[in-house]
Amino acid sequence: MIKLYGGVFSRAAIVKWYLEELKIPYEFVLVDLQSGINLQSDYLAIHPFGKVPAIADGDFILWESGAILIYLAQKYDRMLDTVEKQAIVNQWILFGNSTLGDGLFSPQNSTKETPRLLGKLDSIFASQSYLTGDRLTAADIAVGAVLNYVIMMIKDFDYSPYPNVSAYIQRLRDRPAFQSSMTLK
Ligand SMILES: N[C@@H](CCC(=O)N[C@@H](CS)C(=O)NCC(=O)O)C(=O)O
Repeated sequence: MIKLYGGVFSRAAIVKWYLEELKIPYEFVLVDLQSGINLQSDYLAIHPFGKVPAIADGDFILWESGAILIYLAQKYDRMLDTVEKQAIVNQWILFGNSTLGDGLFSPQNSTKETPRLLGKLDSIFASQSYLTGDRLTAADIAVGAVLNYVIMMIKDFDYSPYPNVSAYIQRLRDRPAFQSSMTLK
């Protein structure tokens, strides 16, 4: 069974969300980041930088949430049956974990980047429910997680100029796998 190493309120929630969407059985291993156990040798053998998330799929160990999403998509999403389909999903995962996150959260860039990024996403969601069409993929996990973190972390962030993005976030929040993974309980 896959082991998912994560902290409380950490980016491991993103991987948990995707594992639950895929209905893959997994064991959550709590790494207490407050205690510093993540910087001790046992955990450094899993993640050399002492961060979460990481997974162990049998003997195979992988860390960095985007890499884990790509691995799980490649291995378990049967609909991604061509290199090109997988590459488009990878593109969105990297976009979510770099361009989108940097643009929305960066104090220097967010004023310029927010309308540019959310404006385009809003026009995409005017005609489709998910990033690659009518079904959720790992692309939506990465991008949706960032859009959701914005609400949690930037007080008074206003999504109202982007009604299709708001509807998309709500669509993701309505999913049982999101609710059991990404909500603060
Ligand atoms: N880009 C990495 C970020 C990993 C990361 O910074 N994780 C945080 C928790 S969300 C962490 O492990 N912090 C503990 C520390 O830095 O000691 C990913 O997405 O996996």
